[in-house]
Amino acid sequence: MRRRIIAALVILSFVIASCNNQLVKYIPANKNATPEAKALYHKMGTLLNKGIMFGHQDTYLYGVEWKTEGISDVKQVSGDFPAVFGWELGDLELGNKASLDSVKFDEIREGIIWAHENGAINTISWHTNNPLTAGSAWDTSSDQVVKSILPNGEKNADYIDMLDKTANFLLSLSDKNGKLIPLIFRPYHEHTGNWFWWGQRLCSTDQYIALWQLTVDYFNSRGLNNLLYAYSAAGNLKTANDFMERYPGNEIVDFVGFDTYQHSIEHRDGYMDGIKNQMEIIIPIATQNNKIPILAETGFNAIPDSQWWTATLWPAIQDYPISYVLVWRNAYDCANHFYAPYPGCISADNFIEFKALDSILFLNDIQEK
Ligand code: BMA
Repeated sequence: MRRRIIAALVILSFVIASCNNQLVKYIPANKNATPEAKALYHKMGTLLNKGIMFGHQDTYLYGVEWKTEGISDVKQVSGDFPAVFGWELGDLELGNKASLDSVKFDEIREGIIWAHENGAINTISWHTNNPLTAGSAWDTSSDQVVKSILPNGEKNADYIDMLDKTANFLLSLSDKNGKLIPLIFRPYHEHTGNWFWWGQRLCSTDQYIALWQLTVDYFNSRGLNNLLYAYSAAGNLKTANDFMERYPGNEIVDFVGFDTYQHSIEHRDGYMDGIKNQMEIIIPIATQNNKIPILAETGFNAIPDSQWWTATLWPAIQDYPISYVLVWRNAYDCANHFYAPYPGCISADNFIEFKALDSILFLNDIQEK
């Protein structure tokens, strides 16, 4: 009898340990993360077993030749919304009413709330203006920008003010019960390239990491414990060290990923190999550090390949356990700047085939019903 009880206790402790393992595996880096942020992270970790979520930047407020609320080219073509909704906050830090893409922040707020209430996952990118030169995020004329905004730098107070404006908006994103909506926040992206003021040659490793720390500390001090943080490099990684060199730390980062684009029909093999090579770098890093891997941005501008979704994107990503793949925006205001299909475009039918793949998840596949 005694032996049986001991055996039962051993089994029970195994069960508890393995349940705990399941639970502890996907825990946000922020120890003070809100229950909603914890739930979202855990849900995304669990969904890794189900498939790859499809995401689209700015899907909800505009698309090719339209700008109204709530349509989405993806929904029009496929009948469903993406699982992941991308949003852009550039120019918010200037106190502007609309983003650098001329989308009103009030509408972005409504869109984020709508997406959350309907079970979608929100991720935010931030093409932060250059705080030293007053140029755009792409102004790389000075390599003193990051230095100037760190503590004791001449622009530190100005940058805190920019963070403050951004924090105020983020604090206004709450659900109908007044709870802050959990979000994936993805600042200072593609930093292994040199086209943003926070890029590789524009600041030192320590300065880049300090920039993250400053941002996260400030947002934490404002109570933004609803944010999960994504660290996404440019798709130019050769080694794990290229990725880890500027890694802000396991106590900050929740998602690891990269951004990469196909540039021409001829570039197809290079694009696919590039994805595979980067995946071979970031997937082990994600596993070792208990982080969730993502393909944070990708696409082929204007998709001039009718089979692109199932013949290029899908085979490039299908072997990798990433949480989501997000394609960039469908501009309403510049011709031929779109990355998701719209009704009548040449890859629309193929996109429907892509959506039908068992391992590709749209909103309907992740909604809790
Ligand atoms: C870029 C382009 C720009 C846009 C920016 C921020 O990649 O799409 O037109 O302003 O993203 O959304």
